[in-house]
Amino acid sequence: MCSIIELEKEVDSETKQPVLTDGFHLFLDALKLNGIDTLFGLPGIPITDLLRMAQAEGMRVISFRHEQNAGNAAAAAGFLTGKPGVCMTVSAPGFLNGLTALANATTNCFPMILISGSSEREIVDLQQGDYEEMDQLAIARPMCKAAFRVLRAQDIGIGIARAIRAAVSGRPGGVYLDLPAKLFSQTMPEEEGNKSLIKVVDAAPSQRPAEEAVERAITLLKGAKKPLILLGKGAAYSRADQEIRELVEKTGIPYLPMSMAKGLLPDTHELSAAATRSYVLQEADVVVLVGARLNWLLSHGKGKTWGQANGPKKFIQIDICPGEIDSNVAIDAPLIGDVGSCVRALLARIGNDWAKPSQEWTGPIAERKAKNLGKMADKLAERPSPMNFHSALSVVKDIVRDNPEAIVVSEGANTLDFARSIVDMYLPRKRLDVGTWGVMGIGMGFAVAGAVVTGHRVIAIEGDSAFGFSGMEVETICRYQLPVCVVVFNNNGIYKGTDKNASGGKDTAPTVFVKNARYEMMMQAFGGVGVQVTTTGELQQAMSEALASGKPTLINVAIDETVGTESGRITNLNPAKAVKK
Ligand code: OXK
Ligand code: ADP
Ligand code: MG
Repeated sequence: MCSIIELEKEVDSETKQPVLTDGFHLFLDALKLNGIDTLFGLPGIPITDLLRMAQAEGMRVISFRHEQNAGNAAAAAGFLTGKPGVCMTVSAPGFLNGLTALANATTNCFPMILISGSSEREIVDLQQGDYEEMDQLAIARPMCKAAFRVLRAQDIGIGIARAIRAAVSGRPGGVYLDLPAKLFSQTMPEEEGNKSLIKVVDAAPSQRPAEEAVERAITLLKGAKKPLILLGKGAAYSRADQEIRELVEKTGIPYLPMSMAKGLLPDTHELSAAATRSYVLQEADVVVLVGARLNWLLSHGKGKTWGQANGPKKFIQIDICPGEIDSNVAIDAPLIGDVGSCVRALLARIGNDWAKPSQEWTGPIAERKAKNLGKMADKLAERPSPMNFHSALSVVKDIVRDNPEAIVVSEGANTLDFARSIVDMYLPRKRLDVGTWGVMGIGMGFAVAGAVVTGHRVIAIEGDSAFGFSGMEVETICRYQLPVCVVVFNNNGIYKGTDKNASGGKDTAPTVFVKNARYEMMMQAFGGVGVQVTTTGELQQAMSEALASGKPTLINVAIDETVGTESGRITNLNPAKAVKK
């Protein structure tokens, strides 16, 4: 077990030869030198000893039940800390399990490094059938921002430096690092080894926009009659919270937060137009995109969502990645740089005499917003039995308001969509969700990372289907005694629980689960608190207790199985909708 640690000591004391180091230690030292103090992963050949040693050397090692969840944790840690989150897996199958998380991190622009042990190169490359044989580097390369393999101990320092820099510089993303098993036991003189390590200087350098680009953007913005600011998760990632707030407040321009930008300004801010989203997207004439892409979540910047009938919009786009510009529609004023630098450059040109948008624009927004908020408040006040999404989420909304520091994780279809509009966020980078891919399965990995890297309470708002993808990690949550409160919205199935088998056969419909499943018992099985609730009062009490105690808790919320829309608010993306009656 500790053989390698002992072996090194033996070499040191018994042979009296120059002190040697090995691949294991060089690797850990390289990470530590760069401030990486936590590893997410799952032990097995060839990384078991490595994880033991990491722990022995004072690193935090969070060991999961499935690599995808460890990978998701690393990705979320990257977003939350701005340092690459590191996930370690075994070869072939473990690597593949982690790969989905790496690809998702890259899609979301989260900095993460997936490090997998791999089998003997000589055998893999001749396809001679090694244990867990796979050409991992080739498979990873198209799934991430960069991929490297280290074959020699003296290159470990360079390999880690390249991985860190690739993950966090420019547009952040996922990096794959392939470490063949033989690398770990390679030795070299310690002194030489130490010299080979690199402390990365200025890994994510600030990137300032060009003067003329700022000028172009300001001119366009000054001419706007109905300007709108759209904040994306790139804005949240950039940690330019104060500057962004100033931009909104100094210009008086209404803003829309994308889901993970919620809380950059409190959702209760008077300039938030979230409650009248369709109206502002259709009516705005100049839109400032701040770290947000015009992808499917924004209907690619065109069509009905964008009020095509009102004529073309003008866009100012702040992004660190020049290639993003014009990816869907023409961008009139690209502003390339990091969000902080770009917004500061704009602010330098926005004096106190800046003409705020007229009543003609802000009046109807305020009116519609008040109307929608009023309607929502009425719905949230209803107390149907069984509970529906609105009544249960009204409880979560109040709990989050009272615990604004808590990290909120959210996934599902209806659960995700309702939670996004109902649960207000008050602080930046507190909300983690399914992101750019709309992927299910991020729940427990993100929740673990949230608790581990921030030390704050975590509230995971989970559809019953979504929870199932990573549910086994409740054991991980209990093992590390993390202050995670998982709230499962249990409506007996995907979307809802009432679908019928169209053939009349005895199998349940593909979207339907075991009725009234006792998810809370999963948490009880590992020593955590599990509660089943059927009323808002019980939910309120269970959540309050979980937040107060910080004990791992799973609350199984019985939701009316007849409520829930197919695919939530993205029903239109279902191809069958075109042929269904
Ligand atoms: C918003 N709204 C509100 C409020 N907030 N009304 C009252 N009060 C409050 N607080 C209004 C808002 O103005 C919109 O109404 C409506 O609620 C919906 O708002 P929102 O923000 O949710 O907007 P919309 O249109 O749903 O946004 C589009 C979207 C979003 C694509 C950005 O749906 C999204 O992020 N979707 C991700 C979905 C996803 O990934 N799902 C994975 C599921 S997998 P109007 O009247 O102004 O429009 C799955 O289901 O199947 O595989 C599957
Ligand atoms: P959302 O889904 O919230 O709209 P996206 O993930 O689509 O957000 O967009 C994030 C954008 O932010 C990406 O285009 C990315 O290049 C950009 N980005 C990430 N970090 C920064 C940063 N520090 N400065 C500027 N842009 C950034
Ligand atoms: Mg469900």
